Amino acid sequence: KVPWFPRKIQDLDRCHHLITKYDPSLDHGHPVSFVSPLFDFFKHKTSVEKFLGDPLPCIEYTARETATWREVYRKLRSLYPTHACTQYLDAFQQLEKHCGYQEDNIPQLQDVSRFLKERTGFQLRPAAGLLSARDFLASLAFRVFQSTQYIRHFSSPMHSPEPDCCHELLGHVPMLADKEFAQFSQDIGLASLGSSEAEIEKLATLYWFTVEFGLCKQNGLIKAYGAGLLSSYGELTYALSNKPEYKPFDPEVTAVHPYQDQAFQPVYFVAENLEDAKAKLQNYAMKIKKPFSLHYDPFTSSVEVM
Ligand code: H2B
Ligand code: FE
Repeated sequence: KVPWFPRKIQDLDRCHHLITKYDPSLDHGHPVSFVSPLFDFFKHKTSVEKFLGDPLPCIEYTARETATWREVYRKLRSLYPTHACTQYLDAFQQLEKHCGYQEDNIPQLQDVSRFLKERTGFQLRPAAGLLSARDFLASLAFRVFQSTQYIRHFSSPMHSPEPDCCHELLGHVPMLADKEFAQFSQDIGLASLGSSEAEIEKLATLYWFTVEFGLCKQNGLIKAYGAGLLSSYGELTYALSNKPEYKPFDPEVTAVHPYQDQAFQPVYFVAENLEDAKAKLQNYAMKIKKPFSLHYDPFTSSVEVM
């Protein structure tokens, strides 16, 4: 009765189930990348197996795609010094120095993956789109982040209803270069392995309010560490205004809090700091009932099931 779960990193070849949240043929308000040839290339594959274990594909983005990136990059970059947490700022500086993060260049996943691997052992894998929460979380258990590689549609540079490379590269990647945050992400992943649907739902909600929309205290101020915020000019400004409500991060409460995926969040959860969030999450994970215990072996990138 325990759902199948990956035991070794190679098993992630089976964790690429896509979900369709925004069907482009139904939702004409959101043209995302749905006209990009790259998007078609990924989306219409039933499997990305061919890529797994291979070097990440190097993409030649078109001038129009790079122009979209430039607009997003410029606007967001101007907000980071005042809105992003220090961990983000440190990594972002490194990425600009070593990884081709610039206005006029969409960084290649291969370069970014190599960078992350050196910092925290995280690596990227190409994903064809929005994955099921179970598959997505499972990959985090092995320090693998499944990343889209196509870019949002040029007609709405400031918004994308689904993850695209602006969201991954500007939202997620810098935080994954932080040790504490990397451990936090892996811990959510490990907690998800073999968990029931109900537990997965709660872990996905925790992920939502932390990895995607998390805020933390820093030197008496509130800063953003969530990728959904750090990749959205509108919501980043709003989240740190006096409009939304703040609640202290508490996994028991956060995991069952309703969330909003069609508009800005009415509520954000504020962590004392990333270390504290990590400790609280570990404590939460320990209480999930499973008929076995798990130990991650970093030497073999596999989990021992006891
Ligand atoms: N899939 C992809 N490709 N990127 C994500 O950031 C992502 C996902 N997030 N699937 C997951 C779902 C998240 O919203 C939680 C775990 O459900
Ligand atoms: Fe995301």
